[in-house]
Amino acid sequence: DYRPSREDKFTFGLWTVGNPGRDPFGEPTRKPLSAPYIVQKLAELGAYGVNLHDNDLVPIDASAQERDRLVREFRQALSDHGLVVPMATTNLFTDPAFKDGAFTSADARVRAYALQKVMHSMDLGAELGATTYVFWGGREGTEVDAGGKLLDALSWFRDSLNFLAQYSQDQGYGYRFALEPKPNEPRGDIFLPTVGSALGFIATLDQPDLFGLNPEFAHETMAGLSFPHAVAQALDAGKLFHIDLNDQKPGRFDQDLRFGAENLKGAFFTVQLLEEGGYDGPRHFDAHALRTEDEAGVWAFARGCMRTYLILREKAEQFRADPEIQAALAAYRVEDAELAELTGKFSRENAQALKSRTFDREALGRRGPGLEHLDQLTLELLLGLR
Ligand code: GCO
Ligand code: MN
Ligand code: MN
Ligand code: MN
Repeated sequence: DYRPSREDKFTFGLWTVGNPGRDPFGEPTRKPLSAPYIVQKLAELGAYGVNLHDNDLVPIDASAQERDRLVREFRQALSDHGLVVPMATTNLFTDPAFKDGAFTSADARVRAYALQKVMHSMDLGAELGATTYVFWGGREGTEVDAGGKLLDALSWFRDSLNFLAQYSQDQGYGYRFALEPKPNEPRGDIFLPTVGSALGFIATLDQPDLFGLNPEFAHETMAGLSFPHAVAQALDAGKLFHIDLNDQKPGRFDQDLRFGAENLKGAFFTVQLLEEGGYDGPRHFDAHALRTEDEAGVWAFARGCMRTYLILREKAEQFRADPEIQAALAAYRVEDAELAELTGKFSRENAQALKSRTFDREALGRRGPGLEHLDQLTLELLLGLR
């Protein structure tokens, strides 16, 4: 009956279900929820874990005693309700100090303060058991490029990530780092705007093996790109370290809609990739209830994200088992053992044989691969008709 269990590895951020419904035009519409209460509610709903920014739990100006109390109460709630903290991250965007970037600020003092804040936040994450550390560079970007820092920003960003990777090793934390690309919002242009940009950047780091991706459905959609395509590229590169599931209408402000609420086909192919592409990390929902909702709406939102994922996971199983769909897939793909031999591995002989081979180009161009039929079958499966 699509009720989630711990094994499904569903996680939410404190900032997601805890979102009070503030937007640039209006005040919060909901009361803040305490971290221990969120843990209790998520556990009741069948979630596996909860993720956090440092300041979701500990206010930026908290005293040492206050920090210890908040962390103690949070850990107590985690152990009372059997939830884990798989991922931690740093808030490098709310405080005005970060208004022109953190790692990429033109002010060396801000860059140093950002490093200090992340180290403290990594300490907190390690204390809570997190093994993945996310970098979302929300303020790392520009509105105007008159400051001339485009090249410097990338090298400051690189230096910071290299430094923090070594800090993690020096402390024995064993974190894997996941970069989360986004094209814009809150900055006009954010650095490393897409999954592809982040993959390219990772190759320039000192220890690229420690770094991977935390792609988000909404962010690739905002960039006008396909999320399943981005997920596939991250998987192919062995870089899918974490994932932010939500939804988004193309060409709009950052919406953080409930998973599957808008682009159901994109959600389906995402679930299919995660389930069949060898990803075994948490299924994290980075979204929030609509601003119109009260607290009941928040839990309806959280339940809906997980339920839709489980329904789509079942649809992916049906897709695999459906004889007509499998026949259409088999008809779509053409294999040829002899050609596989020739093209699989370069040799001078294979190259010569391939060059002298005759292909019936017109026949290749005439073939209809049956994709309309296959896509309609997929659609009817999703609509519950198969
Ligand atoms: C956004 C981002 C954030 C990050 C979060 C964790 O659009 O605001 O998706 O929610 O995921 O800061 O790194
Ligand atoms: Mn987002
Ligand atoms: Mn967002
Ligand atoms: Mn996100």
